[in-house]
Amino acid sequence: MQNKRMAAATTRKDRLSIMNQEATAPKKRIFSGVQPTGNLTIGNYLGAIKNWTTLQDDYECLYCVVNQHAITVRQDPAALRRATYETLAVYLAAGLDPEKNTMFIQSHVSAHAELAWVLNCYTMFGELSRMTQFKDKSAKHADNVNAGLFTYPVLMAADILLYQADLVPVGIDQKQHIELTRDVAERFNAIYSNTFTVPEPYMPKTGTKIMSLQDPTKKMSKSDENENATVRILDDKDTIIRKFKRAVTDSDTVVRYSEDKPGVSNLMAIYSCFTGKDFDAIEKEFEGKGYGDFKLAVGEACADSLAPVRSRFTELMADKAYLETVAKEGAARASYLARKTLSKVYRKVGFVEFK
Ligand code: AQP
Repeated sequence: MQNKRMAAATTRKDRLSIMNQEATAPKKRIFSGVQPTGNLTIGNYLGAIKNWTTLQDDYECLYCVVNQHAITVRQDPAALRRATYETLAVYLAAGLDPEKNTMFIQSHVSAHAELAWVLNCYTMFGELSRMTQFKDKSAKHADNVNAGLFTYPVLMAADILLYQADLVPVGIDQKQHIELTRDVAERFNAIYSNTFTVPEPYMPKTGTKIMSLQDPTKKMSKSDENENATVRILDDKDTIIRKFKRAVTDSDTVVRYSEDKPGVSNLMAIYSCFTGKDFDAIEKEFEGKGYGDFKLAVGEACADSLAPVRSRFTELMADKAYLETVAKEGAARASYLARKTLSKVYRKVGFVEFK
């Protein structure tokens, strides 16, 4: 964008003017988050966190550990507490710099729950009933189809709209929730005049949907009970290689990207994300070789890429005071931004505020 505008500028005066505008233009804002519902998978890493690290220089980024979303499914309190710090530690270990990004824990910024209540009153029952994640999760947790599970997308809309985020980097599974966020923002803006930035989803080219290694028609999920279905960011090398060796493929022997080869295509997508190679190059690399060699290569590429994340994670988890400092400073900055939006919303809907 910047270069295109610069290339189109014909005079020195135009170029100087563009440089001045760009020096003063605020960076676009990004918001995203992960639920601390267990050990994060390479789906969370490739679909979300790895991409976040490439955005930190060009955008103003806020990354949240969304622990309030997590309790829509029953959690063990001690495990939730631990997973909350672990998720923050993964953000840092993956390379997010706390000097450049605001990282915080959702329950530390009360404006999320407050705005969610207001937005609940601007979101239709029918809209929420159509959310596929609600249908999937209510089928999976049939004994606990609580109201929070149903209104989860409204809390997610509040998370995003509070910060006037321009872009939301997510995997494809969250696209429907972003569309709902846009609809709610547009509805509110239409009633009360411009209040919220209407956000766009921001998705990587590959890795938007990493599939289960045991059922490649199903998304890889951190809460999957079959351990062989998921590769965890913190799994050791032997475990990673063993899981890839057991990955479901097909009765064919050719490494080729194709809709009718979901297992192999999923492994190719994973390999591509970790090595940067495109599908043509991968097909050539494994021409005439069997699935055994291919699976081993995928496992090694994955384990080697994640090894530094794992070792940094271990150091960070041993320094709880540092994690708390990052979370506290992040919450202070996030609260400041969130309050500005919330006050505006409260004024617009007619809530009385003291001067
Ligand atoms: N399989 C995936 N492929 C690509 N991206 C994925 N994401 C999750 N799974 C994949 C992306 O990770 C971010 C955080 O997700 P989340 O924790 O908020 O919720 P989720 O999508 O429900 O993730 P899980 O792992 O499936 O969690 P559980 O098992 O607790 O429901 C999002 O950007 C998501 O797109």
